[in-house]
Amino acid sequence: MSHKSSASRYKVHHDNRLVITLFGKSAEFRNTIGNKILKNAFSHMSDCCVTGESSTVKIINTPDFFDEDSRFPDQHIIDCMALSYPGPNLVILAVDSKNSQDKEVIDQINKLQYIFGENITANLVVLLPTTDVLKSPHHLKKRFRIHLKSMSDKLNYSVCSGWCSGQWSFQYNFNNYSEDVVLKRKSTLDKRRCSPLHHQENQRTNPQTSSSSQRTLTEANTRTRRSVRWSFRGSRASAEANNQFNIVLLGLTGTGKSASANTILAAANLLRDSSQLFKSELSSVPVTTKCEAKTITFHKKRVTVVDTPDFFNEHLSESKAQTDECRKYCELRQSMVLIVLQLGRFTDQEVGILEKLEDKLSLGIRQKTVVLLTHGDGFRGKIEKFIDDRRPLKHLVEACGNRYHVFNNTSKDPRQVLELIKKFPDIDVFLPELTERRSHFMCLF
Ligand SMILES: Nc1nc2c(ncn2[C@@H]2O[C@H](COP(=O)(O)OP(=O)(O)O)[C@@H](O)[C@H]2O)c(=O)[nH]1
Ligand SMILES: [Mg+2]
Repeated sequence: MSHKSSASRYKVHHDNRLVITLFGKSAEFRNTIGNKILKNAFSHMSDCCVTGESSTVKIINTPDFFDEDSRFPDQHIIDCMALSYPGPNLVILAVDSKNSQDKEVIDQINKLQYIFGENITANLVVLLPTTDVLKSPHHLKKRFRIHLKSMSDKLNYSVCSGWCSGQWSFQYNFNNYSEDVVLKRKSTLDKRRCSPLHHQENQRTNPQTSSSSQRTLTEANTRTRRSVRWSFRGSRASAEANNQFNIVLLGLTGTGKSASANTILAAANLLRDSSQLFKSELSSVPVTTKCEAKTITFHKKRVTVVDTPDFFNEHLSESKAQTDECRKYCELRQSMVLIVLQLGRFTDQEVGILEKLEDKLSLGIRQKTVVLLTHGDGFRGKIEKFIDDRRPLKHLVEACGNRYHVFNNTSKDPRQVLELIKKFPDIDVFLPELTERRSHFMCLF
């Protein structure tokens, strides 16, 4: 049974309550934060998920499952997902002064992304006792595009709402824990809430005392094919994922997606083998009608370039299957999306293209998107001014973290590809080999 359609990423209402998940290593600091937002909701140093609720807010205070020695990490994660299903409005990572080394914080954010989905950072606030506990807050902010906030007496419901204003709710991607298992657990917990013995204001979900939760854990382990193995760095799944990097090209017909995909492959010296190329030509009807992927190997890493059809073409056949396939490529943590536009031809259909694509894919992509402007060969003038003068284009570029790049697809100069790939936010982490070889760009891959 699939529940995906009923849980569109952008329609999560939670009965109009603000749902907050609270993570962090120190139970004391988590409780302090929880109690500021919701008066006296948390008193225990609990080693399981505890919720505090009022008519306006629900907080899920999670135990420290970042700890490698955590006894029931899977169960805690499933509980957290069930209690905040289909995803929280706000995610707070409580970083206390004892656990505030930059590396520790980065590891924790990476783990949250790995467990729940990469886009969790869009809803994430890292909350510190004071901002000076971090050595390089700017680096962290730039790397993950998250908010860093310090603890204050004013922390309350409306401050938290303000942090989410204009933000969509996050939705779990259920890659590591199946949605069916999470829903089953949710139903068990919901039933328990209705029982007269249940203390409405403060709900503990203790895996050590709950036989049904043990059952759920067993089910989770048997039914979830890709259950997370807790050695985050060493797991095979993560090693495989770390070896794969996707570049996905999106946009309307005729903007130059296939030609740009070819330019990228040409930089990998594949031009000699024409069977490797995507079909690109001037045509009034779409030439690319299906998602097509070509994979090359670079320093033992698989780099897959994905050419896509125009998802806004009403004649596109099997459009749902196509967007589903495309989403799989975009969902990978190590993936980069290119929204391709033809320079000088920004059409009405392209106004709001980012939002429309996110809607079609039911996936936030802006954090990994670079706007790629083709036909650079015919362009004269200053690109910054060109973008500045065109509101919808400026809006798009800004929404993508001011990442844009100009391609001339009539030239196969690999430098333009290298410059493009360098604009991907975490490229130094994903493809460090590229950084090391920057001076040898003539043979990019
Ligand atoms: N001059 C020039 N033509 C380009 C450029 N990029 C794409 N084209 C041409 O634009 C047409 C449509 O490109 P194509 O890649 O098929 O677009 P798609 O439908 O988005 O895949 C083709 O004739 C390409 O040769 C470019 O940077 N400069
Ligand atoms: Mg094409």
